Parts: sequence; C-alpha cells; structure tokens
Amino acid sequence: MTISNSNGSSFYGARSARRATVKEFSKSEIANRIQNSNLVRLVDAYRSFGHKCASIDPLNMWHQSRDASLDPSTYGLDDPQAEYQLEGIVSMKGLSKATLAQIIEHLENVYCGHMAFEFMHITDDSLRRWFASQAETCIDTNFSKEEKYKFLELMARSETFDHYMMRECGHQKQFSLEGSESALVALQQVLEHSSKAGVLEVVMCLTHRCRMQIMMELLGVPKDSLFRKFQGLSEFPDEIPSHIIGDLVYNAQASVDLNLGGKHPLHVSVVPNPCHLELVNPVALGKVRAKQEDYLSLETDDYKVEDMVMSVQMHGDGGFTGQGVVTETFGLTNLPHFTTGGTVHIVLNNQVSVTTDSANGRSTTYSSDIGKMVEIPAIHVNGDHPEMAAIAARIAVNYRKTFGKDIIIDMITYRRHGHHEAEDPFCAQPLMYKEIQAHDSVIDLYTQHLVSEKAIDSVDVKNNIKASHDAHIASCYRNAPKYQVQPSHLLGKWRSMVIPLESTCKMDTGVDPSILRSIGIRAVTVAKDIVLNEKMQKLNIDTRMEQMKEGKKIGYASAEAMAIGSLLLEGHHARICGQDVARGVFIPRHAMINCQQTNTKYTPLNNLSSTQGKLELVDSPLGELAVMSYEYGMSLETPNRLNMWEAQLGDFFNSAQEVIDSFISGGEEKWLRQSGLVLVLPHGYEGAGPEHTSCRIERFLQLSSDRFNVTDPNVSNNVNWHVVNCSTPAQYFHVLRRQMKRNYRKPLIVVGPKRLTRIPKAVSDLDDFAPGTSFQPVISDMEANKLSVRRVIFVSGKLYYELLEERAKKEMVDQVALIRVEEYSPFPKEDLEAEISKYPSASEFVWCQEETQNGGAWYFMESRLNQLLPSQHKLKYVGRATCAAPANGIYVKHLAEQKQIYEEALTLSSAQHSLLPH
Ligand SMILES: Cc1ncc(C[n+]2csc(CCOP(=O)(O)OP(=O)(O)O)c2C)c(N)n1
Ligand SMILES: [Mg+2]
Repeated sequence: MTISNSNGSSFYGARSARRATVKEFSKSEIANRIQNSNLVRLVDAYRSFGHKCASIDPLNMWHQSRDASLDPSTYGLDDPQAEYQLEGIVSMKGLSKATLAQIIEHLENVYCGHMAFEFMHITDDSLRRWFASQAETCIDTNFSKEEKYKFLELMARSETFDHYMMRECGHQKQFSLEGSESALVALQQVLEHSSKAGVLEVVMCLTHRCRMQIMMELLGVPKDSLFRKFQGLSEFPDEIPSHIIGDLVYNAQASVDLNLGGKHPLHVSVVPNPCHLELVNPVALGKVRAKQEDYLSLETDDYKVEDMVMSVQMHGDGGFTGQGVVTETFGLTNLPHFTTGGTVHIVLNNQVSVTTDSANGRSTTYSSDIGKMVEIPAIHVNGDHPEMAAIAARIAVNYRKTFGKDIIIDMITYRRHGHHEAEDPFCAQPLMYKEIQAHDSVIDLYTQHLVSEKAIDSVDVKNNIKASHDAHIASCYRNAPKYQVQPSHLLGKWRSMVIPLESTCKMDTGVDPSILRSIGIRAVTVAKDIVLNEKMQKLNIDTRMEQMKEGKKIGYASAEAMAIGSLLLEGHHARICGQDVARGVFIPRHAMINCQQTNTKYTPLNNLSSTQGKLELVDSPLGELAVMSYEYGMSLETPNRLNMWEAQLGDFFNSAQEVIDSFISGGEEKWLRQSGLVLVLPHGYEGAGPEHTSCRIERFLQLSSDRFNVTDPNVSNNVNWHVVNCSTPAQYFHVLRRQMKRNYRKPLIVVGPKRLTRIPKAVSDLDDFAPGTSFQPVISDMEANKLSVRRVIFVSGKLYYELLEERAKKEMVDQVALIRVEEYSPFPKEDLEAEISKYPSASEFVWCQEETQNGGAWYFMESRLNQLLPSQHKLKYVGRATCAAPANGIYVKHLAEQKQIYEEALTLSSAQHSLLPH
C-alpha cells in the first residue's frame, strides 16, 4: 500500500490495499481435495458454521444450535477410523494424515471451542485460506510460564483496582471491568505484537468501562494523576486559563511510550472523547492517517507507513452495534483517501448495555456482524479464557499486517455488577445475574487453571499480587492531591502554537501579486497531454485564466486556489474533503482535472514547485458524520495542514451535528487540543426550498462561546471558533490564509458562497490580495454619505449585493449605509463601534437578514449590537418571519419575501410597521 506518485499527475494521497501473496493450492493439494471432496465439504462447514455451537459464552446461557452441515454422515463420512491425507484440506500441526475421528476432534477444538472464527464471508479466497491456516495452527500456541504470570498479574491488578474503588470510593460513579478482565490481555497482546512487528505508534480509542484499568494497569499512566480527577481536582496544570473546563475522568486522554520488546518503544496516544459512544472512532482514524503522512519519508518497499502507525479501538457491545457512526466509519476503511491499513477492534461484549440485553439491543447474531458489511473477519473469544484472548490478539495483528485490513476480536464476557456500581443489575436481568453471582471470577478461574497445570505454585501467587497492588493503589490515592500535573498540550508538532488570550487577531495575510498571479494561472493550466472538457474549458478555465492575467474580477475559485497554492508554496499541506469537492459544487474549483480521453487525473496545484506542500483532494462517500469526524481527527494531529470539509449544501452538516457539538466546538475547552478545521457550508436564499438554503448560522452562533456582555473590558474575547460569511473572494482568501498563519488554531466555519459566486460585483482585484491586506471582520460602506445617513443597515453575504442594487435603484445612498458583517463570532465589537460612530445623523439601526427570525444571526447580533448603539436606539429586525423550516418551498413566495425584505430595509421611518408578518 503506497501513496500514489506525488508529482501531481495522479490523485495525490490515494492509497490502495496491500496485496499479500498467499500460496495457491499445489497440484498435489488439488488432487487430494478432489479425491476427498467430501472431507473438504465437512472442513468448510466447520469453518463456516462451527461458531454456531462454539463454547464462547462464559455464562453458558446462549441458545445455540448445531448446524446440520457439521454432521459428517451428510457427506457420507461414516468411518471414524478412515485415514485421510490432509494436504490442501486442513492444517493439523505436525501431521500430514489423520483419521476422521482425529480430524473432527481437531475441528471441534478449533472452531467450536472457547474461540470461534468467522471469515468465510470474505470474498477473496486467499484471505480465507490464510485465515483457516492461522486458526487451525494457532490453537496449539504454547505460552511460557512468564507469559501466563503476566496475564494473571494484569487481570489481578485490574480486579484489585475495581475492588479498591468499590470499597473506598463507593460514592464515585465507576464502571467496573469485573467479568471482562481478559479483554486487557487481548489488548496487551495486540500492543506487544504490534510493537514487535514494527509499529511505532498506536492511536487508541477507549470506552468508559475499560478506560481506568487500561490507562493505569496497562499503559502505566500515573494513578495519582487519574485519582486527582476522582477527587474533583483538575487534570491540567494550575496556570491554564480559566476558559479551559476539563472533562470527566472517563473521557481522559493519555500519551505514553511503552517498551514492549519491539525495536523501538511504542508510542500510545489515547484520544480524549466525549461521552457519545463510538464517536471517537473516526476521529482516531483521522489522527492515524495524519501521523502516517508524517512518516512518509521513512517508507521503504517493505516497511510502509501503515506498518508504523495504526489504530486500536475498544468498543462496548451496545455502542458498537447501536451507533451509526460505527457503520459509517467502517464504510471508510478501504477507501483510498481514508484507509489507514486496518484497525484492530476489540469489542468488550458483556452482553448488556445498561439494562438492555442483546436480544433487544441488536438485530444481528453477534455484535461484530456489523463489520461483515466490509468483510471484516471476527474472532469470538470466551472471556473466561485469557489465553484464547492472547491467541486472538496475535492472529489479529498478523492479519492486519498481512492484508492491511480491519479485524474484530469479540470478547464475550459478563458484567459482574450493574452498569455502574450503584445500580442493582438483578432488577432488569434476574436470571443472568443469578448465574453471574454463582460464577467464579475470571481471575479465580485462571488461577485455578494455572495451579492445575503447575504454571504457578498456589493461589497465594494471585493473593500476593492483589495484596501488594492494593497497598500501591491506596498510596497513590493518598498522594493524588499532591501530584504535580505536567503540561501535555502544545508539545511536539504543536510547539510553536500558543493558547491565545484574544482571538480577534488581525494580521497581514496578503501575498506578492506576481506570486499570486502565477498560482492563479497555474491553477488552470494543465499538462499538454490532458484533453479538457470543452464546456469546462470555456466556462471555467478560460475565464479564470483571463481574470488572473488581468488581475481583475477574480472569483471565489481562483481566490481559494491562490490561498491554498500560496500556503502550499510556504510549506503547508492542505486537504479538501467532502462530497464532489475535487470539481466543487458551488465554488467551481475544478482542482482536479480529468483528461477526457484517458481519464488521467491532474491536480494543477500540486505542480507549483518541487518543494511545495501537497494538496489532497478527497471526494468523500455520501456521509457526513464519520467523514467530518475523520477530518477533525486529522486536524488534531498537526497545525501544518489546512483541513477543509465542504458540505454539498450547507445544512447537510447537521448529519454530523454530534461531532460539531462534542468535538469541534468544545474540544479545546475540554481537552486543550486545538484544531484548525475549516467547515465550508454553502448558504443563501435562492428559492431552492427548505433544505437547500440555510447552513443554519444560528446553530453555530449558539455554540459559540462569544461573551454576551461585550462592554465589559475585563472579559476576554477568546472564542472557541470563528464563524464568517465572506462577501468577497479576497475575504475568503484571507480567512483561509489566516487559518494557517497565526500561532494558534481554531476551527473556522465559513458560511459558504452559493449564488455569491455568480454575482458580478462579488469579485476582487489582485490588489485586494496584496501584502498589507487582511481579512476584515467588518467592511465599511465606502459610498454612503457619512453625514447624512439616517439608517445604518448591518448585513452579510449575498443579501448585501441585493440591497446595494436596490439602494442604487432607489437613490438612497445619502440616507442608508450598508455595513457588512463578515465575521459573526468573535463578535467584531471594536470594528462595529467604529462604524456606528461614523454616522452621527443615524437614528435607525437595522439588522437585515434573509433568514427567518428564529434563524440566521439575528438573536446573536441583537443582544450584542444593542450594547453598542447609542442608548436611545434599539436595533430593528428586518428579515423573514419566524418559521419552523428555514425557507419557503414555493418559488413565487420566496421571491415575494425577498422583495419585502428589500422594501422594508430601505423604507425609512422609525415608526414604520413591519411588512413581514413577524
Ligand atoms: C450516544 C450515547 N447514547 C447513550 C449513552 C449513555 N450510555 C453510556 S454507557 C451506555 C451503555 C453502553 O453499553 P455498551 O456499549 O454495551 O457498554 P458497557 O457499558 O456494557 O460496557 C449508555 C447507553 C452514551 N454515552 N452515548
Ligand atoms: Mg455492554
């Protein structure tokens, strides 16, 4: 799997799956298969359906049925003592032939024991052959005494932690891992064998239930640091600004280096997550992808970036099957611009989700079935058998390394207590809990097993582990308040970044016009052998070429190309992702050009110089949540890449509302992790119906941490993100460059152009991009007569141009000023104050929007602008009436409404009545 050639002549960043060579059947194997075809059928039946009667439920409460295909007599195999050659049919370690009885015993052991496999749904026969051979040989894995002790110790320590918490901190909500400790063994083995296989970094997602145990017992995160949180203290050093609010300990992050016997230490990053189950998965994958790109220079033919960085994800059975983001994320795993070379998933399947059992919780047989959508194999493991968990982990690591694909380990366990410890689980699952109450713990069962096979001397070994660990935990708990928290933010690649005290920075983001002209021209220049689509050439390429040559009337597509091209030349990278972004939906960027004869793809902006950064164009699947989350994850990894996600139409962001609410808007405040992700959301009232119109500016402003009290000089204006509406291409250019040029990162929400791209006046000249120019949060009215203006209208986006035209028609330039608010948040207080002061005769101040009154920026602006107006004045609203949907679906009504807005905005009289039914 490699990054495709990066000279720009192909789709930069596209990676294809690793093709491992798996031995085909030899002639003699085929001959043996033909001769014993009935045995082949029996073996295949075990491989396909053995799991149906495997002993994988530790509580032994499943109603299983033995598949009829496992009956040898249905294939005429009736003689147990009949001897068969095994080659090409089944693997039995050290044997080339065996009796039917021996073969069946082996198959029962492999496929119907405490581990079960599902891989026969994979359509690639070489993967199936590889898997069968792994399954049939791994069962004989011998673990050393040291390894067994390590498994016992890890699980016993986890149990000790749970018991300590229950005994000493019963008042705290906690999610005990009792009953599922063998999942720790699976995870430990995945990490160890990945490290030994050359993996340098793991990006990990954890769930609430296993987080503390994994962080403390497996990753070695200082217990004191986590106990501080249990005691109500902060996870951050004292000097962190007060707007950083922190999060629950069950969402905590970690970053550790582990020596696990690999050539290099393994760096493990645990991604912080909101309580929203499974939402972190695509975020982690985005991080992995970004890390892999940083390792590109280390790649060799047999050591690829996906061999260096991977994700390991823990899931709960309920969340894994119930949360749609899991399915969406699986949909990304094999795509050229999203693959990370496979993820190892471990489902902590305790057969219950709070009080909902599996029968009600999912329609599928197994919680792992969801992975079958993309042919992911699953290994089910009985949680009472930690050594099986270790075997499953080794196969999983091998599979990923060999084929670069995802694999699921389904750890079937139970939950000894209620969802959390205050809950009585008998209420909802009386029979299950009766069984659990009588069931020996995983640790006791394993201890007995080790004693019986003389791997340890006696149960005292376990008791000693627990006693000394209990004392250690108690001491950490006592010391927790004194623990000195070390800064863990803005390190490594983020070292040059700061936590800003204000985020209203104005900075020169202009660029030498000759450089920009050259970028703008190169952006529409293709290699000689590329045959252009005629229509596109006429409408797009030729026009843009002309504009760039003249340096006049430059549109949004060229402005964006110049912003990105200049950033690439300055060494940054960029990735634009979303539905159909390579061509562009509203911004006709045509950033990737398809040769009409050969389908060769050409990305002009990747052909600017030999040392430039790279632009990755990603036409994403038609989904928003996982894709946007993935891009956010990428943006968390490095401040050096401009990550842009573009919605096809603005409101489609709301399919990803979850990640906006819980990662993008508040990620920095909760976890001190900055992101410079840009969301471009086409918006504008054109009569295209309720859903194709609004990007719901109001949602973003409601989530903005912009302070309401704008006149208090003691309140800092450090907001969580920027929300802008760029009425000119130059503004869009500057705001994109600002994103990368300042020394901190904040998400940027661009209320994106739709019809704006076709308004003749919404263009910029090359001078507007020159050094000394910058993004203007507010644009003054240069035509209005300052002294005589009576009405000041604040307006944004395309409506500005419409009002401009109407004002000209009505010849009201002496009476009405049109002030463009280009940045809603952070609220541009000083700029607006300055504007207001320019109009001494003004007695009417209007916020004019084309959105409905319950939408757009009205409520946000009303509360703030009113604080800036002379005290005798109150901001007046002009816009659409309140409505449950954002826009009218009847075109003539849309036009009438639009006209009424112009009329009302441009009718002077402080006493006038609203024309619109408010
Ligand atoms: C999106 C979302 N919905 C609901 C919840 C509330 N919740 C927290 S844990 C949990 C149970 C999860 O069950 P499962 O994934 O099986 O994990 P378990 O607790 O059994 O380990 C629920 C419903 C949540 N955190 N996130
Ligand atoms: Mg569960």
